[in-house]
Amino acid sequence: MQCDVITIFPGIFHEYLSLKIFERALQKGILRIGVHNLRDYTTDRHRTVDDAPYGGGPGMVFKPEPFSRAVASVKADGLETCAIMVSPQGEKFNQRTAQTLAEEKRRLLFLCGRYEGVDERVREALVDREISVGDYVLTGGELPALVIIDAIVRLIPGALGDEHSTEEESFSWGILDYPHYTRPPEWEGRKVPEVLLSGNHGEIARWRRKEALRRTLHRRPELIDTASLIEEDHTLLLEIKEEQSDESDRRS
Ligand code: 9D3
Repeated sequence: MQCDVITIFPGIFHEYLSLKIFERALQKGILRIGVHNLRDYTTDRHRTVDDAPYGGGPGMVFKPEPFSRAVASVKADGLETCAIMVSPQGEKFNQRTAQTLAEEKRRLLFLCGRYEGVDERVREALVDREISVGDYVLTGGELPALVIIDAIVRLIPGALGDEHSTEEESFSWGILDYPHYTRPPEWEGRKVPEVLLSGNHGEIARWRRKEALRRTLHRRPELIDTASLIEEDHTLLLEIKEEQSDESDRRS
């Protein structure tokens, strides 16, 4: 997978992408990432990337020409490219989007804005899709671009080590994780659930699935409807609901 980023803060990407997981993917040749400094595509002495908004108002707007030159320079190698603008106005990113992008044959080129935004003509002329990472206001598109790249890279086959089980991940798709424990067996009066020390793998798997469903039901009930559940899950959910009503019986 070839990813490129156009940003005024290339350092943010170099720092994060030097982590082991990315290094490994880069070394294996599964991933190539090009980081391009928008200021390198300016032509004036001050390397100006922004200007005041037409019509007035606060803040600054990214000028179209540096983006246009930067995109042309990236595309000059002739590779088919999907240009993605990260912006609060985009379609909301989720695991499904990550999966689709991970399967994309074209190069992914991320355009990162800042300030009040980017001149609308950049979107019209150069951008194939626009993606937001959620409904909250950040100061720029760098973290969103890294969030998206991070989510994509771990889906590329071979990018992660053996510690990662895609089989387990597809089984638990759409529900929350079960609680995890490690040594010591008792810490500050808190014991690890007995079943995890039992060595009974069937019981352990059942307990984990049930606790994952319990958390999902309590914290993110809307996920239950869209999760890929199996027959046994409905039994477990019934058990959870009965335990709940037993509890409220005891309280009353
Ligand atoms: C004052 C007007 N702002 C809208 C609330 C404009 C604005 C422009 C640019 C607000 C934030 C940003 C910078 N954010 C991004 O570039 C961004 C973003 C985000 O802020 N939230 C979620 N996803 C994304 S993707 C890019």
